[in-house]
Amino acid sequence: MHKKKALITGITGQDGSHLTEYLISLGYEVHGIVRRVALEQPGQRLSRILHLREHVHLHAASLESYPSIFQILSRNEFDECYHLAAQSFVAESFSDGFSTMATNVNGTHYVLEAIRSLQPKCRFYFAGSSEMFGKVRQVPQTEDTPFHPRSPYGISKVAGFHLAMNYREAFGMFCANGILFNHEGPRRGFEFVTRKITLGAARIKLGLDHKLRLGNLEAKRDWGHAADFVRAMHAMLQQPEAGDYVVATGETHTVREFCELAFGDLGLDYREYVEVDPTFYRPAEVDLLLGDASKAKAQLNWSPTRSFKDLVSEMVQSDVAHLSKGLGVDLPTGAV
Ligand code: NDP
Ligand code: GDR
Repeated sequence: MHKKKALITGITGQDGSHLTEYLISLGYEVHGIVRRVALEQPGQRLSRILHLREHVHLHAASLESYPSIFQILSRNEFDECYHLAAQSFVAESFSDGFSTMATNVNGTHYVLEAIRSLQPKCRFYFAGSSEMFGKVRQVPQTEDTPFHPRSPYGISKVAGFHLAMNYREAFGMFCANGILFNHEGPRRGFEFVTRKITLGAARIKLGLDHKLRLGNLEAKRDWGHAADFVRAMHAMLQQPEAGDYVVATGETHTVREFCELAFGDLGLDYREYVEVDPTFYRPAEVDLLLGDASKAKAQLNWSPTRSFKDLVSEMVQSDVAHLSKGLGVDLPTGAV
């Protein structure tokens, strides 16, 4: 039987690591694009995929360089390409919108163009985002909700979405767009609010900190688990025709509720520790995201398997366990 070959850009990120695990479990040969520096500092930069290192083929390339991407595709044939690499932190895109645009828009264009030139049959997944809805025109948001991005990041994702759609329409390529709502887990980057809260709560519980400074506590997000969401990416590329799909849990919660649950999981009252610091406010905020994943449910047979409460608890307990190990503290189960 033909062993399917997949190329993942952004393999070192949260989603890249979960997707790699999933595709390997399905019998794929998995290749990933990493920056050269990642190969030089595997301990830090490959930390999320170190346990999979023996099972993946890594290629050094940069999203800033078309020739580097072209070269990988000229040397290997792929059935599927999951384009996850991006400058993914919304706040950073306000500080340096130019590099966010270059990486996210040109990088996506380079990958699409290299596939068109060399392997037009390779199926392509674009990591679109609920940030494209921004100042939402409808609640809940579906595939038909108009986009109104509120940050350079959101704008870059709208451009990437339209690039993928245009390669589908103009060149007949199989390009699927995921419109994924926030998804988290213990491998989430430290700058994102969920991980900042779970790590902050864990540090306070262990006496390493006294306060946690956050921005807007009233923002509402539809938070799911990354391990659930990568299954939808794969399902999109197994369809008879390429399409665009909202992937979401259908529940929305405020940052404040996230804090309440995370600190509560450790027997703490977040009101005693969380301080609002306006330096974390965004110049333009996305106030409310809530996705309607009916199409993904019907066509991809996809639904989330983890509850919001379980997600928060898993992240908190994972951070406590990691910190305790580092401190040499051996906390018995249930002690936190
Ligand atoms: P991460 O920030 O965890 O990972 C981003 C990945 O992109 C990393 O592997 C990073 O590599 C790579 N990357 C960034 N810049 C470059 C570059 N210039 N050249 C090569 N590689 C680069 O993101 P997630 O895993 O959370 O998200 C995956 C994708 O899905 C992103 O496109 C994100 O915008 C999108 N998305 C995410 C959602 C979420 O809630 N997680 C929701 C909707 C969309 P390195 O390790 O070297 O920095
Ligand atoms: P988001 O995620 O912008 O939704 O993008 P993030 O966790 O950064 O922010 C979520 C909400 O929390 C508010 N917030 C804070 N955010 C951060 N980072 N730090 C704080 O201290 C803080 N305080 C309050 C924010 O204002 C915001 O409203 C994520 C990324 O993964 C994107 O790549 C992805 O496309 C979208 O999710 C869907």
